[in-house]
Amino acid sequence: MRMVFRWFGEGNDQVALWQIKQIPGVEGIVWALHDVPAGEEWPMDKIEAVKRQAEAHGFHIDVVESVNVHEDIKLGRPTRDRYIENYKRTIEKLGQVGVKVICYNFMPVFDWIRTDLYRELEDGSTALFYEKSLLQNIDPEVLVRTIADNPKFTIPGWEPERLRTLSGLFEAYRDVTEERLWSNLQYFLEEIIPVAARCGIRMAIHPDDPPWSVFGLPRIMTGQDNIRRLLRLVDHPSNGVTLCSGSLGANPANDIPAMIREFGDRIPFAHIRNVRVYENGDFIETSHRGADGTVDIVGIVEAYHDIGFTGYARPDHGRHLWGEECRPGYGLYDRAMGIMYLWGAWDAIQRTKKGR
Ligand code: DNO
Repeated sequence: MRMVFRWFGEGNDQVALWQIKQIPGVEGIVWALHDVPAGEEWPMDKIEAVKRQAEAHGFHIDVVESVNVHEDIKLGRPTRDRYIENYKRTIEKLGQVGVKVICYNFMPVFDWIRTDLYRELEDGSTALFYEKSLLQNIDPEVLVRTIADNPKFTIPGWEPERLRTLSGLFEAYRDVTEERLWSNLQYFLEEIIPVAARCGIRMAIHPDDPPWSVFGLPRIMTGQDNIRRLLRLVDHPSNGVTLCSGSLGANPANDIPAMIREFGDRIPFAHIRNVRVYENGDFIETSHRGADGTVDIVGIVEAYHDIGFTGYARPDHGRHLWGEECRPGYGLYDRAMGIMYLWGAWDAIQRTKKGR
């Protein structure tokens, strides 16, 4: 297990590289050019600037999260080919600077969705929260109005100016069924996987978060069966998955250790975090400790250990602690503690096995 830590870049992250350096066992940063819009080719000078910053602190830049996929690719519009070409050029450039894994997702319109970014937990810390009933059966038109009228309603990563395009996108997705989305994903993968393979890069799709359809939009990366289907679309080691225990764990029916054992070396990148799922389907992100949520974190680490996992892993969202001001879910403290919990589990498992 090779530990990495997400960093949003100079001037874009309140956590500094020197701070990350003091977390035990972190060898690289997980990065992206967050200012380059989806669909555009990443400029080499900006890529090299991140590499220099990381290397100055002894970190590698092996893992990119994410190179975002333009909506036209997901929609299967004729213009997709232009964006796929740009995507290929970006893969090639990333290959040139030594990147090994590219995380991406194929969620229509939205990335991860929560209804409250600062829900208070019993101990006074705050965390990302999802209230299922608030979003269920929402009519897209109502949604557009809700966003405009309700300043507390959050859609992470959604800039206000993109709101204006929202109605049009809902309209465009009206006849994109799950099967159409699958075939658009296949088209994309058949184009990019050979390029990634040639560049020594492994593509790692991120599961949908939450792992069910929201606002009537299709979502297809939600559990074991469809991850299996994804891996078969293009059956090559460069077509892999970012196994995110928090995203998948929001559905208690998902058996994540079983997925780890089944998908094995098709998991180049692991996101390990906990959520507490309530009976009504709401969920909140908790500390990484197994007992604090409903995800069996030690069972997950054990499964990775059992398969001899040599891929990259990162703690995922954390709670906001001790008054820190940070990007929602991306404070320093809880993620640092998460790492120590993961190492603690890993080291204990290692020792127990040796003693056997
Ligand atoms: C949230 C993340 C996601 C993830 C993308 C991957 O913090 O887990 O935004 O980076 O979905 O493409």
